[in-house]
Amino acid sequence: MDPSTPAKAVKHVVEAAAGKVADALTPDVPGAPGSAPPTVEEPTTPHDPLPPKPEQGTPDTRTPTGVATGVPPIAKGQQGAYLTTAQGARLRDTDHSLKAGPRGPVLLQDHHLREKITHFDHERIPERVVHARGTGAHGVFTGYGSAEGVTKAGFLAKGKETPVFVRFSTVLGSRGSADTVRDTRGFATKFYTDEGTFDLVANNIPVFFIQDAIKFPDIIHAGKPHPDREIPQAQSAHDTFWDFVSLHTEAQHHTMWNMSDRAVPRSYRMMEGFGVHTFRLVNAAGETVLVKFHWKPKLGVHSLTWEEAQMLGGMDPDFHRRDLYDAIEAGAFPEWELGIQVFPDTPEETFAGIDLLDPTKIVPEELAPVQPVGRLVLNRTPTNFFAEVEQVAFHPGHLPPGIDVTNDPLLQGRLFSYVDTQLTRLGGPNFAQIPINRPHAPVNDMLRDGFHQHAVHAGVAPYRPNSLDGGNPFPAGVDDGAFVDVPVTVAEAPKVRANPVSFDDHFSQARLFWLSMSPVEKEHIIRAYTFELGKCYHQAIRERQLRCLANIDPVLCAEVATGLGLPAPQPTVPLADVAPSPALSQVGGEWPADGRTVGIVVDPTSDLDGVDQLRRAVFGAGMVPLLVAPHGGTVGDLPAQRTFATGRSVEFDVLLLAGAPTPAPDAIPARDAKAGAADSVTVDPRVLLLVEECWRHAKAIGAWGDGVAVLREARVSGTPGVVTGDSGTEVFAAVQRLMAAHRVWERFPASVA
Ligand code: HDE
Repeated sequence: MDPSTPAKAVKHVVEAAAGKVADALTPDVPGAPGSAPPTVEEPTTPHDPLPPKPEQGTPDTRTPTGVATGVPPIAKGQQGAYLTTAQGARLRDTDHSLKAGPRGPVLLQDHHLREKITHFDHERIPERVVHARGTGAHGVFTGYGSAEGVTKAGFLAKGKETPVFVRFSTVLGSRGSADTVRDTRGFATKFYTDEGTFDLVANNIPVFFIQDAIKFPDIIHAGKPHPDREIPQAQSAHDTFWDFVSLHTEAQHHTMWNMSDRAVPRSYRMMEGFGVHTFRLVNAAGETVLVKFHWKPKLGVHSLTWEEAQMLGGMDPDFHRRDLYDAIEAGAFPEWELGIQVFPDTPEETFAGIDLLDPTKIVPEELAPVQPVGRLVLNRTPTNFFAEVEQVAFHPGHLPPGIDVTNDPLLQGRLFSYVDTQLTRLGGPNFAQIPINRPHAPVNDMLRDGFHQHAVHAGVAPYRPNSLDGGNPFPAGVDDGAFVDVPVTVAEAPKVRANPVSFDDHFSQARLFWLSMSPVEKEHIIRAYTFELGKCYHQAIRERQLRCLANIDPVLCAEVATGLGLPAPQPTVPLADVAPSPALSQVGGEWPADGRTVGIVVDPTSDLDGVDQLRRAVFGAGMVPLLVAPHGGTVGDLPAQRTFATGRSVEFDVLLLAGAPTPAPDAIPARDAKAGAADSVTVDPRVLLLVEECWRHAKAIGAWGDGVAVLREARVSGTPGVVTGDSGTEVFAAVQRLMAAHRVWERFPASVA
């Protein structure tokens, strides 16, 4: 707004902002930054705030002590018509400091300058010590009632709906690091239940590197960048990581998962989640069982190829964040089922010979099936990333009545760590009062004061016993819905720093995982170990890790040794005789393709009516079509979302060719590095590069009309997963059938059985 002409009247609702108004060039394609398209000229008329984007949600409006306020969420509270100070005084100018004359020094009395700069100076808070890079979304959890026999937790009751906030994350990288690095993913869910908040702070890998929390600083120091040069960022392909895991062999099982496709997910929407530890459930009669929690994604478990992951690190470091938010915006709401594996609560705390307190072990689903107990749907993106995703604070000790912990020594340490870390990260003990962390159950604690206290506590007696507040608050009995610690008997034992003997088996389940993989998954694991160890500087560390692999499987060890140019050592322990668990493999099933992206190459000579029909068919199938054209703007009447210069294969799940574009004017190596990738005078070389990369990454490719010529030029005609037909819609139907398997696996020749 021009400060010399403050507007006289506030114009009410901006007509364009009444609903979701799509930009003429990108109709229906998710990713528009605002709820209304911008004008080319800077707006000069004050008006009421624009509505939030339709897919955005906010934390529930509660008091700091959890009471519903009934106030509608003010989605954009800071978007009113007139600029103000932090105290609400209207400002006339925020673009110039107050100076002694236009060329004079700035005056100390400029309170607006000082307020603005001081606040800016303190905008950052410490990033999370682990899981710093993350993404979150709001949703709803609906109980099936199937767990009522084993737990009294009310949010699992049949049909009960509970609001949730989920944060996905990588572990090692800093807050600004790339999404697609090879790493474990966090999958933390905050259930705002009527009986108190329940946090299921899970990962996408069901085991952990260490058996005792006291080793957590060690594994994280080893995985984080080297302390001297602070490299490499967000990855395990370096000496300190492999130094630690090869010496601390209980890490071998988790490391094997990290070398598998699980560590490079295609999408957060396509990941399983695991509570890792065994928990104890208690029902209304006081009976207990032991359980492991699982999240099962509706879309199946799918991964990127390692080359895609690396390319995306440069092309689109926000790939997973964008994928989650675009899917929600497009209405392809991500879904999971929560399931439990149930074990009898025996004094030994073992099942089928597996120690349930050892977090480096799974219980194969074939031995204890995962029983669904509810459904999670993510349906709202955050309104403000910092307020919600950055400030959300999870804690495995946030438990409602009906769910309790076990003596797993890793879990026990976590119960200390998660509150402690927030004191530094969120600046004091009152982090539970930050809007995203406010419980939806009324809070009557006796915790008082401290930094950033938001509650205005009534009463004079925050202590017990008291008579001055009439004795309030009183302890609740079981019938009043109290959380009662399960009175587990602790066996008489000496005080020691030691593990149970059963924790000494470090290789059998790494072998179980390896033997459960399909050939192509084994091939990927071999390549991952070879890549990561190949990045280590010291040969001694590679040799030591090969000794570990020898104790897991001789084929794996020999293949990796070959790649490293080292001899394969002999095992030092007998190879475990384990039965594979087919449930661990990601290959072989069929799943929905909701929210996938379909790249469609077009040029002005394409059958544009047919392309328009195809776009509608893609939208109709719950996917996102992205037209890739020789230049920006439109092709005919159709909007181009990508050009040959801006588009890259890694953002598409499948590629469709509606034409054979000849080289565009900018297809010269001096202007576009991609143009040098293929040598063709008839087809734009960047289109050939798209085909080549999609083929190499085992993605389905389809062509019709002139597009068929591109397949010939790229020499992929007639190969598996490459389909042609008479029209775009016919080809898309065939491609959809291929997409159900995620990739055209036949294109990956595996060297191992
Ligand atoms: Fe965490 N972990 N962790 N962790 N963890 C944190 O808490 C810790 C472990 C997990 O999106 C921190 O608020 C210890 C296992 C997730 O905000 C910290 C140990 C599992 C997230 C912490 C573990 C997890 C965290 C850092 C060893 C899977 C991200 C910031 C005993 C079951 C939560 C924070 C979010 C975050 C400690 C091991 C999952 C420091 C001491 C095992 C998903 O408190």
